[in-house]
Amino acid sequence: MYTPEMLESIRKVEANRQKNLATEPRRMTAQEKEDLLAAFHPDYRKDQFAELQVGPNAGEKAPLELAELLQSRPRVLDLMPDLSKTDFEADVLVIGGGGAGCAAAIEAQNTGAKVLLVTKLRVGDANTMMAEGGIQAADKPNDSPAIHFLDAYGGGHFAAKKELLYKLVTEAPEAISWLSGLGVEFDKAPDGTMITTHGGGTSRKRMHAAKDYSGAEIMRTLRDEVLNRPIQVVDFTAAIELILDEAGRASGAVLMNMETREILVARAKTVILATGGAGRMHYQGFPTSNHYGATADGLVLGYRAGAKLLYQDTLQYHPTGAAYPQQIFGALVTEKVRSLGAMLINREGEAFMHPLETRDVSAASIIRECKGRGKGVTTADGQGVWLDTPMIEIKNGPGTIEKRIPAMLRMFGKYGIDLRKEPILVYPTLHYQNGGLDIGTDCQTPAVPNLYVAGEAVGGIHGRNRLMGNSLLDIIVFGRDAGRSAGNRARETELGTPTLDHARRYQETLEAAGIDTGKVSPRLLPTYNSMGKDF
Ligand code: MEZ
Repeated sequence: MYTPEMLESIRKVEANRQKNLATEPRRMTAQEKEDLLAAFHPDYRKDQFAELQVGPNAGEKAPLELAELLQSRPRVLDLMPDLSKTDFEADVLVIGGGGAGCAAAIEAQNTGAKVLLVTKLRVGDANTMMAEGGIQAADKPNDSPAIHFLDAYGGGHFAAKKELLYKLVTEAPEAISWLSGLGVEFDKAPDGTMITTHGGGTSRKRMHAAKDYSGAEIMRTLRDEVLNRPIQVVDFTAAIELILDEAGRASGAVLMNMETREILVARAKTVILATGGAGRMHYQGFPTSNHYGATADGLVLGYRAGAKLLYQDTLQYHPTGAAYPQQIFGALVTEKVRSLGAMLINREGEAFMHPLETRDVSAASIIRECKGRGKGVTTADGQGVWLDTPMIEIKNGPGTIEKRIPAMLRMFGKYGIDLRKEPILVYPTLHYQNGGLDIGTDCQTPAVPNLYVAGEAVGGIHGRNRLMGNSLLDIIVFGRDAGRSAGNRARETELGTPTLDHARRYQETLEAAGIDTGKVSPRLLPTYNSMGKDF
């Protein structure tokens, strides 16, 4: 399956394997990391960012592609919905059918609220489903939420909103119990205790996993729970604009049926944005590990309604996306592969970094090896470095790969690569938006009353870099809390008069600033057709 050039490099990897196993590279100093990031991390490429001209974050930078989305014409203005007709009415409207949206819907329903969940694809078509390696929680005797906080705060460059991170780590053990109670099958030792591993930047083994399909297992369970409750689910239906009321409170959304393009109006006393990430924006031309619908919709809707973004200029490039074969280019190779002992090796067979540095540092280090030092392995799509997977069974014994990372074994096996016997080729892939909408500890946006946000659409929980397994955690902690807060707030709220004036005003501001991108937003689906035409 590998080309002759790749096989020649693999021979060097094999020849050096015992030496590499015996002398693991040391961790970088803080200064070394800073220098590396500045030189090689995509977030530091000044030419890839634009200054926002309008909206709550005017004057701040955003990735070019996101700036274009945020400053495009509101799609709703060309569709003229009739707000006097109501197609759906609920106490709580949840926009998004991933892990955060489902957790929110469940807890909102627990408050007694009438809940409507709309999702532009199907429930579970979400980045939650694609998460592999696990979910963090400090629930072992040698660990504590305080240690978890320190790991995540440092890993995020001391930029996380402390009160959000505090909530994340202190509510983590309860999140694991809640998921277990709903039926998530976490990996356990014969005595029933949870099996936990390290991730990049963790000082304790606190990654709880369901083999390497942890997200799929969590999503399966949450989806069943939503479908088994009296929660109205409307799928293949996208939110294209928030509806506000005369007091500027979130009060529903204009929806579009993705098949018929019919425009529908949903009214609700409170709204939860749980629209997920933005990998399908392919920032800087990177491939992505994200699901098909990850196009930053929530950021666009919230921003136009007046909610502020936080850290919209920082993205996570997962260090190990598949670089070969082409059919799985950009697909996630879970960090758990490195947790289990595989090391990153260059074309010459040299181990060039400690395998469990944080993700931003690891990604930058791989990019340096390929672009700065010329020690990458060339492919039809670019370059990559080896992840020496046979090391896993040398360290942990035969059968470990099949038992702990069966999805990886299957994914590469389909293309004739047996990762028990040969290394796999990896390169960073766009994985996560560290930034998103700013919220308080009740998950509400300070600027738009009754608008709540949960999951990847939130900014500030992780700072400027997220550790592995803290995203599956945040969708549960903040998803549940958003549901509870929105459900309780709905009880004190009367529906007001619906308006889309904010979208009209936003367009006027764009025109006054002379901005015309020639596009409408939100984008809803990525553009892969040869005409380059948006959905
Ligand atoms: O938190 C994540 O992004 C995650 C668990 C990914 C992975 O490497 O498996």
